[in-house]
Amino acid sequence: PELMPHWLTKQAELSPNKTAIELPDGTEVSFLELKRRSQLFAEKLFSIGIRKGAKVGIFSANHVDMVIALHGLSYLGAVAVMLNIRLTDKEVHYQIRDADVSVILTQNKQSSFHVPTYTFNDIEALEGQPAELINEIDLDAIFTIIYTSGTTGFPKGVMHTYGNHWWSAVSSMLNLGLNQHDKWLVTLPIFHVGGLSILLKSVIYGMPVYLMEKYDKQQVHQAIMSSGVTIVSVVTLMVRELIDQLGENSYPESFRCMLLGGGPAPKALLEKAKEKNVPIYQTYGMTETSSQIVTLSPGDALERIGSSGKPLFPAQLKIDAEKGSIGEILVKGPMVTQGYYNKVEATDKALTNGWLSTGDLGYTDGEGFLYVVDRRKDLIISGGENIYPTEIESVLSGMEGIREAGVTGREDIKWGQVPVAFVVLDDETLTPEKILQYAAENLASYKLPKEIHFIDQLPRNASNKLVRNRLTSLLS
Ligand code: S0N
Ligand code: AMP
Ligand code: MG
Ligand code: MG
Ligand code: MG
Repeated sequence: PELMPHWLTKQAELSPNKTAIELPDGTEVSFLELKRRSQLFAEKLFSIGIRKGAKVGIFSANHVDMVIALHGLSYLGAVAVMLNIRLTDKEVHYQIRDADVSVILTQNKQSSFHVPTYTFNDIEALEGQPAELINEIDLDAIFTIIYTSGTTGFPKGVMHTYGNHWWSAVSSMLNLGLNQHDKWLVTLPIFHVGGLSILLKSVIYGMPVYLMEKYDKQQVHQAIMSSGVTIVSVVTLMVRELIDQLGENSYPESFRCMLLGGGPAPKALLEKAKEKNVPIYQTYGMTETSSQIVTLSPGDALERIGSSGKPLFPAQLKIDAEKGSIGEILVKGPMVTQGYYNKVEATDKALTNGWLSTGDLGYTDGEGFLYVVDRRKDLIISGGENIYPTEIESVLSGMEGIREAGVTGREDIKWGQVPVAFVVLDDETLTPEKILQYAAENLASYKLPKEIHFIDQLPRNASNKLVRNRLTSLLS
């Protein structure tokens, strides 16, 4: 196996007194303190039976305790399954079962999960038990699992090794560089890889993060204006709100990068950002690539508006089409997942000789810059959260009184896209309200259709398959 010193232990030796985490209330946690608290947490987790390879769910908003839990698990060689707190119980239960999660750690008391659940405070209150903590990281070992939706409507657990995260952090630095005074703002949720990756960069680079419990445009604006933040990762909706917030002002010179990922960005917005000297770097990546894999580098950002850039140093990109034409985007590199947890078939389908078939469509220009033109099949991205029409369709058609349902995305000023449903009724007395009430028990609220249209039949092709883009044309 390929081994290296545990990242946090190493950083605590190199820069013990440097700030690892800064909070809006002024609290700071040094790397040494973060290491101590994470190791203590590990010994407490050991006392409740967590061992190497155990799958432990983390269900939490961004919080220092969540970061400690994550590093604590790494000291035991346990796997952190990052759960999206916006999901309904039913959706979370699916992931817990699928990932063989044995214990869940949460921020607040939760009684609804079917496996033993402890708050971070419950664990803190335990007596630790001496455990042999990991001091060498095995780069091939799995560190995290994050679920991503798929065309089938059933989410799959993307496995990230320590090596995936290591190379993701190193590749990002080779692209963005690292300054002595860098401080990266975490406002994206840590349960997605975009947020998580910042915490791992923090321990690998020895860089402080400014940790926000949740996104708040005023708070983010303030942090950039006056808390010495130099980099922030955002999704499109945040860029729009932050530019509004900025008004006629400009950000400090030291603020050097607004890393924009997680979905498409309208060109008009990018141009507005350019006018206001907001240092946007578009990036392309996904859960399967452990965050960035293609990024527009500093020197090119202004001339290539709309491009997602070139593959990071250790990564490769190819388009499955004639040179210069649009085709499927394939990527390869040491940050690309080795596969989906317990899903051999899906893994084989996605990966061929290390090349990941992203399902997204794009082209490269004559100089190798990537332009993403369409996302993978039918995927709706709302405010950086992914929604597959099939997930909603299968819930709706499971409702008594609904014969069938078809879902498509509609453009939305705020969220980018939102889901809209077309429903064929058996029971004419059903109302949109009743349908939404039913849907809300099964689907996270960001997945709830923003409109429900009743129609006589769904558009289908000769082989009886739903034609979603004909639904889209019914919208206007
Ligand atoms: C945009 C966010 C912050 C909105 O959430 P907010 O304002 O906190 O909402 P709440 O106050 O909790 O709820 C209010 C109502 O709004 C609904 N709602 C919330 N979110 C959404 C949504 N996305 N779409 C539609 N509705 C939403 C709530 O349900 C609630 O409604 P009611 O009252 O009816 O219940 C939040 O959505 C957010 O944090 N979004 C970002 C998520 C994210 O991290 N996406 C990226 C995922 N992808 C990756 O991580 C890979 C790419 C990547 O790594 C990357 C991404 C970005 C930047 C850099 C990178 C990188 O490569 O490093
Ligand atoms: P997730 O795994 O949730 O981050 O979803 C990743 C998906 O977001 C990708 O497969 C793309 O469809 C979309 N996406 C990410 N980055 C970009 C980008 N720069 N431009 C357009 N779409 C993007
Ligand atoms: Mg809000
Ligand atoms: Mg996703
Ligand atoms: Mg039915």
